[in-house]
Amino acid sequence: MAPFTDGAARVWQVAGRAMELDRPLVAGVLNVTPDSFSDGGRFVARDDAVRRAHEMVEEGAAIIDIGAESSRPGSDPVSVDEEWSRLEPVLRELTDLSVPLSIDTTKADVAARALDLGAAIINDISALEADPGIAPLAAEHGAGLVLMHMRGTPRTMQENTAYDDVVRDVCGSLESARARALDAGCSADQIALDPGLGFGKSVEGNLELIARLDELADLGSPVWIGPSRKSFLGELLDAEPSERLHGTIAAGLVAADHGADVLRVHDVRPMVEALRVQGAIEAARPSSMEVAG
Ligand code: HH2
Repeated sequence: MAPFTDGAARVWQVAGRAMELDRPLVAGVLNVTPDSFSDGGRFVARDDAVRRAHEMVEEGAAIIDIGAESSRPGSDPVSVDEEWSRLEPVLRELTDLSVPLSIDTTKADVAARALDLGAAIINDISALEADPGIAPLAAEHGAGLVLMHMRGTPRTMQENTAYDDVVRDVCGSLESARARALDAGCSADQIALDPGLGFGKSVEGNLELIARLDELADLGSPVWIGPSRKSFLGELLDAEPSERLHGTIAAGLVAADHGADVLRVHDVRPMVEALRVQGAIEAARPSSMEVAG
């Protein structure tokens, strides 16, 4: 696998922008859905969504990830027209946003329209299973392409969460999805991989994926991960989605320590601040000071 470097820096190419990955980045979640598991309905009104996007950029988000179809366990898909009618008004107001926009969709038709309005990243939670047309589209636009592991569909994914070795299985599936994207003309430096926390995984499976995230990072692509407010935190902490912030931050920091490049979270400021402290501590280690000095 070709390393995704530009000179000395690790970079991720997203529609003409080289995103440097020398420190973990935060992708702020914006769900313009009525039914997302933790924030459904909060940002359905265009002005609320646009305001929240700008707020997350001010809080330090390096990417805004917009989703118009919930993928919570048991959810049903929505049509292209429904998804687009939720996205379009918001995207039209965000064309001048200073950070890249990512579209959380499994449909090439939706992604194509969003790329035409300036989106730079396609976040495909089905890793090309739902619509293989996503790969040539990403190739044509040079868009960032996030390939996330999910077993089955949101409707069925929690029916079977047993794996012989969850990390090996997830890495193997993501490697084949990446190979399909490369065959369709994507370049290696466009593709990021995501283990899909909560998408067909048990509590233990999610924890093991974070603990062994280095194995996914070793595949050589940037690593996305989305621990935010997920139900494995709820089960560990006996907490509702709105009470899972501290668990999210803990999971995010451990993931960053194990090679995550992009942390997809709803609560941007706390994650950004926690990463800043983690980075400062890391920089104070004698070995990094010698290297720096
Ligand atoms: N998680 C969700 C949605 N999209 N994309 C990536 N790459 N990684 C994730 O872990 C991920 C994702 C689910 O969270 P949320 O968007 O808050 O909920 P919903 O799907 O109900 O809208």
